[in-house]
Amino acid sequence: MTTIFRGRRGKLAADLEGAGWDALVVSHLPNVLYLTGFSGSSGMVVTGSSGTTLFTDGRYAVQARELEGGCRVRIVRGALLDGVAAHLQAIGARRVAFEASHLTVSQNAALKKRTGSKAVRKWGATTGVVEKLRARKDAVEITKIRAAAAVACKALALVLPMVKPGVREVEVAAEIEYLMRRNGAAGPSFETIVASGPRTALPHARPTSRKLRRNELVVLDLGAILDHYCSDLTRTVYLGKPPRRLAEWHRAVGEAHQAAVAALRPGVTGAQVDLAARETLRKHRLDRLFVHSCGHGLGLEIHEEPRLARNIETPLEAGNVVTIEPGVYLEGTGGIRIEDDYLVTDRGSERLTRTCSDIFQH
Ligand SMILES: [Mn+2]
Repeated sequence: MTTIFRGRRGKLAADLEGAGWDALVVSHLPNVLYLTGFSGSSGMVVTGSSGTTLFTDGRYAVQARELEGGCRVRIVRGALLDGVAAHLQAIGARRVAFEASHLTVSQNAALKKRTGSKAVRKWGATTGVVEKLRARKDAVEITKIRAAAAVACKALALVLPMVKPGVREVEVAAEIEYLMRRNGAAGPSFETIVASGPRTALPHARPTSRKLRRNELVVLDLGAILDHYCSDLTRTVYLGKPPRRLAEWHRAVGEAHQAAVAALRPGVTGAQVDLAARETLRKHRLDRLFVHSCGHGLGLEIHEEPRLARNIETPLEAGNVVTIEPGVYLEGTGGIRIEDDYLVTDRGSERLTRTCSDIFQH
């Protein structure tokens, strides 16, 4: 494992050197985990030309000592930023970058003040430096996401018999989360969505005490965290025989999903994949009801790089893991979404939520 973390830090060090930084202060915990293997809730990392040091507090002394990440560990009494500032002075870093999206304004001010202007000459507000590396998953990460996907698929298959009229949305959501944990998940990768009837028109509905009813839609959107890696999966079912209009919507969303998958390969941009889904829905005159983007990367976080959305012009690479999740939503009628997770391969893509069959009439 040590080799993996060293490899990641080696790549990052090369990127930092290329950009003219002596060190990067990493405060975003998923990035700390990615670079060191440390999964505690209090941690910061300074990494760069003088190696890598993890800063944490006394609660994590034992856990940090057992790290396989092969980096130095400092147990800090008081604010981690004090330890970071003292370290930056000690290693003589002159040009120091920080994570602008993850350091608060007050943390940033404290870091600069405590480090002092004599030590550091230039501070750099960077974004996405570690996230860019995280977008390309290695074999170990892919294995973990596969396992997280399998647990989500299993929970969905097991919960379906209880998705029946009379059961409350919250009961179904609780059962899904219980089933995921029983099958090895550390927890859900986001708050499980179970929405029924008109509530399906809300793409991010929270489960309520509403009872499922016959002849209504139900959207189930769930994901598991396993070994720190996330999965994300959505199925929409109709309790009864779907009216023709909704059956057509479901077919159109399925077609849009397949069109996006067909477009998914290295070199293609997130915008192009998004457009493939959007154009398909346009043929069915449903593109106006597709109110969100086509998908997102997932890994240590449920939403990460790369995004599959309009205006995303970065080309995809083999090793990216993304969701494809087109949907249509109409207030008063309802919503339909079909979501699976995919690995971008050298030639195209591979579905990771592979044991989940698509179902509609239920
Ligand atoms: Mn998603």
